[in-house]
Amino acid sequence: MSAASAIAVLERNWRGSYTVPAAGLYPHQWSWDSAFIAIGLRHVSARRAQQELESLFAAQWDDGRLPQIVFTRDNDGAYSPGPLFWRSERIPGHPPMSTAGLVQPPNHAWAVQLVHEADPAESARRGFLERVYPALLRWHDYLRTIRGGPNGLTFLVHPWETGMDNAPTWDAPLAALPEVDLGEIERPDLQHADQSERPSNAEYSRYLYLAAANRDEWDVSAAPFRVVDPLANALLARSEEALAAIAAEIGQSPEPHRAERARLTTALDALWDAELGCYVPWDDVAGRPLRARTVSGISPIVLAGLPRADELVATLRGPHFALGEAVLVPSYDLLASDFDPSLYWRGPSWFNMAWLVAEGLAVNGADDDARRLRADLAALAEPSGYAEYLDPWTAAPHGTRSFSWTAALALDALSR
Ligand code: 2M8
Repeated sequence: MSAASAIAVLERNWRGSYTVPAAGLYPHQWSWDSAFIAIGLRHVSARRAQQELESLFAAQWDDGRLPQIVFTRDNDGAYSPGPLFWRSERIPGHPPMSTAGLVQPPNHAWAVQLVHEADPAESARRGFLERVYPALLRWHDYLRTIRGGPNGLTFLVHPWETGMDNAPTWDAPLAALPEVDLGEIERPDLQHADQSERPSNAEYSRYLYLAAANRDEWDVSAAPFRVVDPLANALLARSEEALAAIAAEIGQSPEPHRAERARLTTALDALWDAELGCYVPWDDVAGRPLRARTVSGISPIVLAGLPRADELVATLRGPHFALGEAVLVPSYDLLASDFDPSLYWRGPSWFNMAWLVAEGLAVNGADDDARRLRADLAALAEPSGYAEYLDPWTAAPHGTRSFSWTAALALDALSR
């Protein structure tokens, strides 16, 4: 792979202070995409990577929330639901720009740490860490308090918040919602991707119902969909580790962050499923675990020294994820009866998940696996046209092309 073609994708999707995930399908700024994108951009320009993150932090709500989407002005019809649906300007505590009211997984402090480390001199010159540390503190406080759920873990109120929108684990909590018939649903996404690769209309009507519920009523503790997801909590713990490093750099105490990282790591154990050999989400409305093997359940491997790391590596190498045989890391159990190799988060391999798993393998002593996975990630991105996701058996590209985090993380893998 040549770095030049990945950089060209990031150039094309750059909008002056942030990067859109894909020009057609996702024409605004997305929260966790920006953090992944910054991790790649730091190899192109540390300054630009800082800007990518800071433009997201500028859209922080008064309650500390970093929004799922920051809307590009005058672009309403391009993506649904857009700024007219969210009408954030009418909601108390809104930021100066128009945003969605939901959140996404908290990989931001981790990205800040990596961006800083790419060019500490430039970071110091701009006072980058000093400026963003307070925003990160408020973000984590929001997740700890307003989103504080069972076992002291953070909970999410919409499949969009999990980042893995139509993962099979969300089928049951979505099916338990009241019947909603919203009539004709706007689907601008289908102009850019085939219906067979996107969530169904039935799923979309539930997504919109839940989005409206969480827009107008801000008591998230009573939200009709409440899940505790391994991925969000693993990233929160990893980001606390990053906050410890950031705090130490700027003369603050790293101790509270170390303690929080340890607390979350222990708390995650409540989600462990010994029979499946991975973590599973908790449905806090039904009061039961959502038992299936997804890559979210593998993601706590990003925590160095995780007591379950060896068990996760064994699950990865086993038939359900086939590490080393399958393409990258499938998003869902290869042996599940409803595994689908081309449908979004119901089977395909995603580059961001491969990146996370490679990080985890590297910090938990599986260096050879990590090296191989990073090499595959870098090798597969360019020939796929920087696809959104790949068939885990054939590597056939699916979803949109020229997808920013694919280009950014391939660039990062290449530079390791
Ligand atoms: C996908 O989610 C958005 C909603 O947030 C969508 O389907 O329209 C997911 O893959 C999510 O993880 C990602 O952040 C977003 C933008 O790339 O697209």
